[in-house]
Amino acid sequence: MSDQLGVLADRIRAARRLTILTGAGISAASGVPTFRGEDGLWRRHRAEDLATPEAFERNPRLVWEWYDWRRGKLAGCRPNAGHHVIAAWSGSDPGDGSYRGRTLVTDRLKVVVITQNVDDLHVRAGTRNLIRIHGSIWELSCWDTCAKGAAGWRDERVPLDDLPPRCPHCGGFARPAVVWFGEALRTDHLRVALEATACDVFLTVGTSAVVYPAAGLVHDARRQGAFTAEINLEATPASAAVDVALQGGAEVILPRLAELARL
Ligand code: BJW
Repeated sequence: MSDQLGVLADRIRAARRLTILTGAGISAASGVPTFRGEDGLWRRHRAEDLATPEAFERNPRLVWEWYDWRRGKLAGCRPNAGHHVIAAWSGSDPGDGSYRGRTLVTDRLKVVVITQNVDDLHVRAGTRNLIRIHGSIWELSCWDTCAKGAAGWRDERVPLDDLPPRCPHCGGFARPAVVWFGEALRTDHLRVALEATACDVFLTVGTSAVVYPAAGLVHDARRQGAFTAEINLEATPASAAVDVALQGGAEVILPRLAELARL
């Protein structure tokens, strides 16, 4: 493991373009439940009952009860050491003393962070150049896509007063501004994510690597010649394809990597 960590640190130190894809695992140490793990959300709930447009059409109140419960859990969660390392690499000073490594960002290193997480913990850690490709649980939009409500708005109330909440513009149902199964990702997000696969190092952190199109990005990066690496508690479908697969908690491995890769 430490050899592989050293190899990855060397690659990061030499890189001009570093792209990081994160999934639910990076937030696990903050107390955010993952989807597919032993205690994962999909163990207790069926994705098709809660995270599809059809589910919302059938029972908007049930879907909102689930999101309201998750928002309540998330409200008490804070970014962990893994989020802070990535924020520092992206050029931000977390400012809470949790990460003492020097930032990797210099004039010559460009970092892009693509997250599948809707929890906004990367935002709270101060991450720059961040694309939230599955949206944010703290944003709502109009289910009927009315002219003013389609763009969405922020609502951080926990719990929400009435379920389902209403669109302030047309009075119809509001929905969580997240990407459900069967829905397209925003074209601008997808374009930036695909562009970011043209990089020197592509690092995937805490994702089961089964949900597309996000799961395809590491393969795109590899095809274009990037050095690819994975940090995860366990092996995933991506593990055999990447140059370095590190098994362990992101909140432990990322700070070690940051120390080794220091400029
Ligand atoms: C740790 C750790 C620690 C734990 N440290 N690690 C190609 C092939 C097959 C299917 C498809 C395909 N292309 C599209 C599809 C369909 C579908 C899909 O991918 N299905 C597969 C599941 C089979 N994709 C879609 O529908 C996407 N849309 C689309 O493709 O649209 C096309 C279209 C075009 C034009 C018009 C219309 C449509 C949309 C996907 C949206 C996913 N949405 C969700 C819910 C978001 C909102 C919400 O949160 O409620 O996104 S589902 C859920 O999965 C969530 C996550 O972002 C996503 C990925 O999960 P993630 O992050 O990987 O979490 P887990 O739990 O799976 O894994 C955690 C990992 O962490 C584990 O590996 C642990 O070991 C690890 N870990 N602790 C490090 N401390």
